[in-house]
Amino acid sequence: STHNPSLFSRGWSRWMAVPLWMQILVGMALGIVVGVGLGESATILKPIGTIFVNTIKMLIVPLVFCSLIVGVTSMQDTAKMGRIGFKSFAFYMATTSVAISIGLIIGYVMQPGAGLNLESVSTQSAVKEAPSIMETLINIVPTNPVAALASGQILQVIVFAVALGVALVLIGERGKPAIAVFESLAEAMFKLTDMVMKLAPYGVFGLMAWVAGEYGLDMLLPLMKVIVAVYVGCFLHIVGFYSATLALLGKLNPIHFFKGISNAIVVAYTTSSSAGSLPASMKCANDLGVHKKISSFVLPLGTTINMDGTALYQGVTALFVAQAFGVDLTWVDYITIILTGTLASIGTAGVPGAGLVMLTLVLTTVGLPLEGVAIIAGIDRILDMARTTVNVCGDLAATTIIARSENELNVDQYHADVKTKNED
Ligand code: DAS
Repeated sequence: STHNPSLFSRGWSRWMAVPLWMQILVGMALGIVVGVGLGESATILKPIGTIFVNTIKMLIVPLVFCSLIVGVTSMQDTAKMGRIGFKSFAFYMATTSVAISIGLIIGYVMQPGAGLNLESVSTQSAVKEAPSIMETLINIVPTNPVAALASGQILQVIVFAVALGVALVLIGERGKPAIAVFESLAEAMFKLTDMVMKLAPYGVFGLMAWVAGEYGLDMLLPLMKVIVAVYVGCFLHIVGFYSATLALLGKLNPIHFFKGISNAIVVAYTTSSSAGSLPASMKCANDLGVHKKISSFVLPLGTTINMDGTALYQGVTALFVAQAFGVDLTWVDYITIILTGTLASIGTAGVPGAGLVMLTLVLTTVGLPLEGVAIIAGIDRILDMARTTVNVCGDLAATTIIARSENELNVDQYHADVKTKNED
């Protein structure tokens, strides 16, 4: 019996020597096996995942707030700041419209809704109202910054942090003590992110067990085609489009990029929340050699407005609904889908299921039956996992390319062996 503790502790120290990304993959694989085995009762494992999700959510507001202030105050040059803001926005919009076009092409070629022959009873269904674009724009300035922080309104937090950072620089010497405080807090938040990421393998295990248990095979089969279509689109966008932009615009080897962001990918896939993945993304960008003054601004902005995966998903699912209900679309409808899909994705919050709400906006604009939303809803979590992964990869690709173009990417570090970086 004296053997047991030492056996356990030897096993544990072996496990701890495994690189984090591999631990996360093991957690994911075990979660799927256990979830499929337990079926519906795998829900009892969900709390493990929920605790992990709560822990990463805990980081978001202080991390974004402090690191953005530090980012702004370290950026002495205001012209540069404006340029980075403009580049981010342009890059985000451009990649989003490419994403939705890929979604439309995939939906057209693969015909995921063909043969379902559904009939629309009414076009009215009880779906939540999607917030309008105008509303999103107006609400960008917080009336009460503390309320914005307390309720986690990331866009408002960004606006206030940038403004406060600029003011701290403008008051010169007298701004230094406050800047030092934020620098120290930002540093601590990065450390805390590190610590929380060590919990990822267990949280991921709980989340995967729950998802795999909840959606058994029987539920998935009839809608398998739309699932496959969304996954194929997401895969092409990540591996094809982002690799090409990294190589062509950034003159960077994409393989290092994907190795470096693997932790963020797994967190995005399993939590279905790009806001929740922000701490992991920040850390990955940092490990890749992106200077914090770029990542602290471009990443939180991307998390809120850049949703390539969501746009792609809207393209595929809009066509799916049209095919399933036998509605013929004109080329004007396609262009409308691209425009509303791009705008809708800006208004999508980086939380699980938000894209489904915005899908109503796209369907309504082109006059497609809203029952389509109800059909998609049954399998939305599975689709959400894939689109969130694209959303997060898109933010990181943009951040890396913009950093490169601003000479704020440590190219040696980017090309260094990622494995040693993960092992700390
Ligand atoms: N799951 C969301 C995200 O965090 C967006 C969506 O639902 O489409 O990226």
